[in-house]
Amino acid sequence: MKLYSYFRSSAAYRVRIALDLKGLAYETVPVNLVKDGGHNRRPEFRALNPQMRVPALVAPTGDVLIQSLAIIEYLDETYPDPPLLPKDPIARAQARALADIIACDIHPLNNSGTLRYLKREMHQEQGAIDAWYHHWVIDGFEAIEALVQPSPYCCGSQVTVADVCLVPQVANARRLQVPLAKFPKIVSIEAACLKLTAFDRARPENQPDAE
Ligand SMILES: N[C@@H](CCC(=O)N[C@@H](CS)C(=O)NCC(=O)O)C(=O)O
Repeated sequence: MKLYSYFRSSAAYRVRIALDLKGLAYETVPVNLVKDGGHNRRPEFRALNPQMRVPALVAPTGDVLIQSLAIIEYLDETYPDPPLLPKDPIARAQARALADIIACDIHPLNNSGTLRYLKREMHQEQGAIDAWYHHWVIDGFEAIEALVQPSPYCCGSQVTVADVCLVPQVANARRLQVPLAKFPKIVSIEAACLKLTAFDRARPENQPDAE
């Protein structure tokens, strides 16, 4: 498999964790989202993913899959061991809800394209953009902190899609200096996950395109 990735992309980081957890070999194809106005805007990448975002995964069938959660579900359905969703329907919905808080409610407000638009088109100062970023992370993390009971992962003793989404979002929050003292449960889940090789290998600093 080929993963179009950018070391700092938290959405790509989710897929890297899932691939590693399942022990799947893949080739990283780095797509620099910053240089020269973003290599994701080049025609060859646009032909691959018309949304011009990472991650994109070339599956063994040759099909190109986009959107991290869709990719992770594909991996889970095709390579079910270890499962990334609990068997019990209620526990499954709870794991998905945590993943959705991150992937649907925090990340879209804070991803690079949104922040760039605030700066260039809405003419916002860096201070206002940082405040926006912090606000939406804290808003989502407060809900997650109330919902989880680290044991040691988000949903018990098995890693789920909730952890796969949480760890990259915490890494982003740290990079943008969001204070995490109010979120001891989240920090404890992050620490437990990062002890696992799959999470460690997927970290931004361990990617071939890390700067
Ligand atoms: N919902 C998408 C989000 C993908 C996304 O927004 N990726 C960002 C990087 S984290 C991106 O490629 N941005 C393009 C840009 O900054 O121009 C997913 O989960 O895959």
